[in-house]
Amino acid sequence: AKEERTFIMVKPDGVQRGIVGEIIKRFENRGYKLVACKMCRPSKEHLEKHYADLSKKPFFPGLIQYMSSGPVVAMAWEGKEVVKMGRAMLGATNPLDSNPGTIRGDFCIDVGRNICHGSDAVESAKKEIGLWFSAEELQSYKSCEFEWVYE
Ligand code: DAT
Ligand code: MG
Repeated sequence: AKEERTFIMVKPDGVQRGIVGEIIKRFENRGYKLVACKMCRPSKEHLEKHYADLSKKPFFPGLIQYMSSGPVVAMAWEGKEVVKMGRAMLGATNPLDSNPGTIRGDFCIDVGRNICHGSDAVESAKKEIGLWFSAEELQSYKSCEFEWVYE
C-alpha cells in the first residue's frame, strides 16, 4: 500500500505562473515521496495518448492545444493512498468547484486552465507513469522520514 504511485503533472499554466514549487511542496509536506520528476514539452501525439479517454469531448482540441503550449513538469509520487489523496489535494476538475485549501481551489479559476493533473485511479496511474517515464527514470529509495510518516 505504501508503494502506491500516482502521476502528477504541473500543466503549462502552472509552470508559467511559478506554482511548480508550491505543488511539489504540498506533496512533500504531506509525507509523500517523489520518485520521478522531469520538465518536458509534450508533443500533441503524446498528449492525445495521455488524454485518449477524452478524445470525443468537444473541449479535446483546446485541451491538447493548451497542454502542448509550453513545458510541463511531470512527476511520480509514492505513498499510502497517494492516488486518492493526490486527487483530493488537487481539488475538483472545475476550479470553481474546488474548495479553498486545495491546489486548484487556491490557485486557479477556469477549468481549461486548472494548472495541474493527477491520476484518477491506481490503474490509470500505472498507465500514465508508463507513458511519461521510462523504467530508468523511476527511482526506488527509502526516504529517511519513512518511519516518522508511517507507523
Ligand atoms: P481531471 O483533470 O480532474 O482528471 P478530466 O480527466 O475529466 O479531469 O479532464 C481532463 C482535463 O480536461 C481537465 O483537467 C480540464 C479539461 N476539461 C475537463 N472538462 C472540461 C470542460 N467541461 N471544459 C473544458 N475543459 C475541460
Ligand atoms: Mg482525468
